Amino acid sequence: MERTFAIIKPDAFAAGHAGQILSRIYSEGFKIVGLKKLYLSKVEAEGFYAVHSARPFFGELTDFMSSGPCVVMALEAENAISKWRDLMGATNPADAAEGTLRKEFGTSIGENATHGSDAPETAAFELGYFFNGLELL
Ligand code: RTP
Ligand code: MG
Repeated sequence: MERTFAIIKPDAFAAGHAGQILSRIYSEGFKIVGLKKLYLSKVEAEGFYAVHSARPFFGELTDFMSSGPCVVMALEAENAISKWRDLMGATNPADAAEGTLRKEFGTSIGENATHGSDAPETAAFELGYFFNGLELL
């Protein structure tokens, strides 16, 4: 079993899509090991996305991620990292396959409904950024 870190981003939460996304998470066979609603500050969003700090979209991305509440989750499944990224679909909803979350709920490359860790090392960092060990028992 593997764990990954996922976010229902502020666009999807504000649009009332959290329930449908959670329902899809269950039906695809993930176990939700941790879950909380947070309203990130700009500084917290910058810390989370520090790997992207040199990218031209960093300011826009961290403004967006601190623009409203989101839901952060620890998901468990076999090959959870790639399984969750497959379910999310391509970063740009315009390129995302039919049936993926970003295709259904994303509206632009920036406001793309969900986040998922891209490797075991980033999953470990991201899970630890938002959850302590006791919260994931
Ligand atoms: P994420 O980290 O959120 O799961 O998304 P990802 O791996 O598919 O994409 P990544 O390259 O890591 O980019 C992180 C987030 O930054 C925003 N973005 N905006 N304006 C742009 O060109 C642009 N490119 C990326 C998106 O919100 C993306 O999910
Ligand atoms: Mg990424």
